Amino acid sequence: MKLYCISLILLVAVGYAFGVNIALNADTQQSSTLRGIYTSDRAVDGDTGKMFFHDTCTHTNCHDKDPHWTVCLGNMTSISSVTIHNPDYARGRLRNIRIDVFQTNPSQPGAVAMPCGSVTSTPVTDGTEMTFTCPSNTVGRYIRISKTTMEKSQRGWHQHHQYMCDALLLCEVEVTGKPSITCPTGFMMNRGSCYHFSTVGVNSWFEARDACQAMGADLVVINDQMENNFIEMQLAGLPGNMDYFAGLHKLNDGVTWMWIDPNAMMGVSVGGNNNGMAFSDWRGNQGLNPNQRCMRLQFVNMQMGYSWFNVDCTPGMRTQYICEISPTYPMQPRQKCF
Ligand SMILES: [Ca+2]
Ligand SMILES: [Ca+2]
Repeated sequence: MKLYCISLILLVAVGYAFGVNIALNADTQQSSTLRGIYTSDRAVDGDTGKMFFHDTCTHTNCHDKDPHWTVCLGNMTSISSVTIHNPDYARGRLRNIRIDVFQTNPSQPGAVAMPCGSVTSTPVTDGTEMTFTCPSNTVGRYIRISKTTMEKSQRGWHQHHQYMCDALLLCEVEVTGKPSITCPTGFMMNRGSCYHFSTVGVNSWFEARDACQAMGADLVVINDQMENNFIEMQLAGLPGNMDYFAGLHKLNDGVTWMWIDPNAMMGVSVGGNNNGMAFSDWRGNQGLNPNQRCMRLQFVNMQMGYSWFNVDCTPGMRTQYICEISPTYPMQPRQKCF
């Protein structure tokens, strides 16, 4: 179980770092489909084969005056690059192409295009792929690839070696990027996560969690030392030296501490204290009491600031709480695409 979770974290981390294709099997649409065969989903089926007649490529209708293809990534994404795999039989049609990113459905009024890249009238060599790096801060949910100008001599099949059907053909479109979020009202952003520090106390850790979830968040998961430093710095600036619940609790074995985010479980040393490899910030012998199964950040003194304490989940006095929305937790509901 533990190994599985560790490999999952590594996969996610490696994915974002080394460019896993986030468009794979995403929702797609195109302006038209030649003979109903060369469907839009073929460009995100994971098959980058470029043999047009044997592999999995898209093709719009020859009569289409405005050929375009759109992929929806579900949630708001910070997009790094777009790679287009061009068929071997493209006949130079991968030209006069633009790639735009949209935050809303590009087919609906009011959609604003953020340019990511373009191909001029010089065609991309048949059977090759081309990667376009989007400008930094390109954030959106939709990517549209469209032809900017159509070949005028649509009648001249034999003239100038041009194919009469100037359609949009894509064997595969790969996208790299990472989830992006904007913070709701009452939350502050730090390193790509959103935080809310409560202004009212609750009676139990469970009530605190409910309160966070009611805001579309969850109790804070402190993934590393930098995040811990940020939180303790914020708490030091808040009045009253109050105590704050976080999303760390102990399993029924009375020993194992778990973050509420299953992907973060390796972040806590088992059995309390700071003597493990993993990250924790227990004060003294805190974390060891088998009966106190919830963690809260408590003010120690002016010099120490805040530390982690184990407490009863219903501690008998009202406690504040910290909520977080991170790009990976809680899972954001996938928004409707088309
Ligand atoms: Ca394909
Ligand atoms: Ca976190």
